[in-house]
Order: sequence, then C-alpha cells, then structure tokens
Amino acid sequence: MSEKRELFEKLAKSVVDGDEEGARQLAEEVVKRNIDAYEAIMEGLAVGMNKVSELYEKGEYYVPEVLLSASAMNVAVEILKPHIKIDKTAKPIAVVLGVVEGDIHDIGKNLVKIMLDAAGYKVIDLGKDVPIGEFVKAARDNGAEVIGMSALMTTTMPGMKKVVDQLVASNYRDKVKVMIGGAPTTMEYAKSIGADMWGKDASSAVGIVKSLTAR
Ligand code: B12
Repeated sequence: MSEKRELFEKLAKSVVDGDEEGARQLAEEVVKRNIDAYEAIMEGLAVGMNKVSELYEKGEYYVPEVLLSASAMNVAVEILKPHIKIDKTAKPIAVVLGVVEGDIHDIGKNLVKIMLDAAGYKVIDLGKDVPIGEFVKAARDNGAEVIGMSALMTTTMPGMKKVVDQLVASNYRDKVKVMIGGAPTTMEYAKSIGADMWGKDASSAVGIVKSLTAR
C-alpha cells in the first residue's frame, strides 16, 4: 500500500476510534509530507465518519462514541483546511449553505462547504439549526445564486419545503436555485418540494452548483 493510502486509512481509523490526539498527529503528518489536504479529508476522515454512521445504525456505537468521532474529525479538518488548494479561476458565485431548523447534524454540510470552498465558490455558511427565514434573507443580502440545505432527520426535512415556499411567497424563487441533501433526502423529495436538485454526497455538490449556475 502506498504511504498516502496508509495515512488515509489511519486517519479513517482515528475517526472511528474517536482518537482526537491521533487524528491531530496524522493531520499534521499529511501537511508535513505535502499530501493533498482535500484528499485526506474526503478519502480519510469522511470515510471514517461513514463507518461511524454504520456502527451507530447497527447499534454498536451510541451517542458518546459518535461525539468523540465527530470531534476527532473536526480537529483534523481544522488542521487540514488551510492547506486545501482553492481554484482561484472560478467565477465568484455566492452559495448560501445551512442545516435546517431543528437539526444539529452538520458533519455532512461541513464537507459540502469544504468541496464548494475548494472549487472557488463564495460560501455563506449559516451553520446548523438555521431558522427558516435566514436562508432567504442571506440569499437576498449576498446576491446568492444557490441555496444549499441539509437535513439529517425525517422530522426536519419539511423545513426545506418551508424555505422553498418562502422563496415563492417573497417573489424570489426565480432569482435563486435550490439544492438539497442529507441522508434521508432523495431526488424525488427534492422535486416534490419544488427544489431544483438533490445531491447524494459532498462531491456531487460542486457539479450541481456548476450546472445550476451555467449560463
Ligand atoms: C453523527 C450523528 C449525530 C451527532 C451529530 C454531530 C454533528 N455535529 O453533526 C449527534 C450525536 C450530536 C447526533 C444527535 C442526534 N441524532 Co444523530 N446521527 C448521527 C449519524 C450517526 C451520522 C450522521 C453523519 O454525520 N453522517 C456522516 C456524514 C458525512 O454524512 P451525511 O450527513 O449524510 O452527509 C453526506 C450526504 O448526505 C451529503 N449531504 C449532506 N448534506 C448535504 C447538503 C447538500 C446541499 C448536498 C448537495 C449534499 C449533502 O453529503 C455528505 C457527505 O458526503 C446519523 C446516522 C446516519 N446514518 O445518518 C444519526 C441520525 C441522523 N441521528 C438521529 C437522531 C434521532 C438524533 C437525535 C435526535 C438523538 C437524540 N435522541 O438525541 C439527536 C438530534 C439532535 C438534533 N436536534 O439534531 C437519527 C435521525 C432519525 C430521523 N428521524 O430521521 C439518525 C438517522 C440515527 C438513527 N437511525 O436513529 N447525531
């Protein structure tokens, strides 16, 4: 196995183990060895977090383990983020991004942000548990061309429809495209609430924004 692959696997394992110190050291190693920071996040840390989701679903992990994993991931992401190569040739299109009201699951949204940042988009990150009205307001204030919403719970998904409805009610729907994502969402759901596009994962977000803003 190449040195790089081995490091990515170790990064994934540090997330699965919730090993903050290990994750920190490995991330520093990535930087020191000049390995692509973006790849390390997507092919190391994110792979580990997906494994954590599986373990949680299987009942092998509980909330405390998941929290440890999330913080190990965050520590490493913070070290790697400044080293991500940004595409400076891209058009500076503004994208509003956030996790809908009532939902604090922001790991996936943060990965989407990393991808969009790296692609050169101007991301206005509203964070998690974002009140419905904030999306429309931020889009207007920043002249955003796309609103990206994330929801990880079936109970918070309807918030996405409320945002679309609010765009329509404020005569702003034709000014901005809407993309949604998050584990319980689907393309069918996106269409049913009047959103423009659904993204399966963080990697697809860049292609979606590109196609939605192509002129
Ligand atoms: C981690 C986690 C947590 C962490 C969150 C930490 C954090 N900072 O995010 C903690 C422990 C805090 C937590 C809390 C809770 N959780 Co939780 N959690 C999870 C878990 C295990 C993993 C989610 C995750 O991070 N996945 C990894 C990321 C990388 O994947 P992702 O989010 O899906 O994102 C990817 C794609 O979906 C996509 N994507 C995401 N957003 C977007 C947006 C756009 C625009 C695009 C294009 C793409 C995109 O790209 C991402 C990267 O590829 C899931 C299980 C699961 N299978 O999803 C449960 C899960 C989501 N949680 C659940 C629940 C119930 C809760 C709690 C209510 C538990 C409780 N009783 O307290 C609370 C909720 C509190 C709240 N109000 O939100 C349920 C939801 C069930 C439902 N109703 O739908 C799940 C499904 C577990 C289960 N089977 O019961 N949780």
